[in-house]
Amino acid sequence: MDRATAKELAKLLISAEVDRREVSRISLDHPDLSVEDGYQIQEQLVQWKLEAGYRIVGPKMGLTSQAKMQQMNVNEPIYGYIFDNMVVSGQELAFNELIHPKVEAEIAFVLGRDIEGGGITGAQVLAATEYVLPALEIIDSRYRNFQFTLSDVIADNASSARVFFGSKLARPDELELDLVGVTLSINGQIRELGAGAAVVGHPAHSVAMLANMLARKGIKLKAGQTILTGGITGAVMLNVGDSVSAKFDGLGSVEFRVT
Ligand code: 0L1
Ligand code: MG
Repeated sequence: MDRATAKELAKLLISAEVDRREVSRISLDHPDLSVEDGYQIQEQLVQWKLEAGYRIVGPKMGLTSQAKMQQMNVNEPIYGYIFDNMVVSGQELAFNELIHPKVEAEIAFVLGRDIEGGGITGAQVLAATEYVLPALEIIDSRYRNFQFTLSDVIADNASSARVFFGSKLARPDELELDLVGVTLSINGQIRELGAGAAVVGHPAHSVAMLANMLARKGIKLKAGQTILTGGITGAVMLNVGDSVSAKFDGLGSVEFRVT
């Protein structure tokens, strides 16, 4: 795909996000849209946001569960970027800023040192991690009815929209991160549950995969970045008035209300 087309498609997705309206998936008009094209559009979208003054908090991994990968018929997760304006402080999610948000529970890693190069392992990630913390990611596909191909969702910055971080930080060696159990409740009812192992076997493995995917593009993970590792639970559709609460074994809870 040429740069001008990628830029134009990135603009379409940005205006959908800004105007809070669904758009048709790109692959309907571009049936040959490849994964590479998707990342090219994503790069243009990221560039636009950087030029608009937003700051990258960190990259995120998506489609990290076997269930989601099978559903999309892929064997590798995807990545996108969380920007500073996506991080919600306080405990309210403004529904009218979004299109059709869903919530999923994740573990985030904050790096103490850069991670660079290919062949990175989970053990190397754990050694480079300052601390981990619980998170609730809000995904909000800009595509009509959350309908997309793999390349479409990559272009759409992996549906990134908002994130709530918990306040409990832990050193990565204080917990068996693959065994951390999580429940996700809406209005007091458990809707989803899982353990850290749902994320490609271990959340640190997800960060290692991310480091290796980025290394292929000459990009490194940087000290201070906060990385979302992927959904431990399935994603649940949100409605105005919902009270959302996720409990993480050993990592406390994260809560918010949809207003
Ligand atoms: O964070 C994620 O796992 C989102 C990946 C994109 C798929 C989706 O929007 O459901
Ligand atoms: Mg996610």
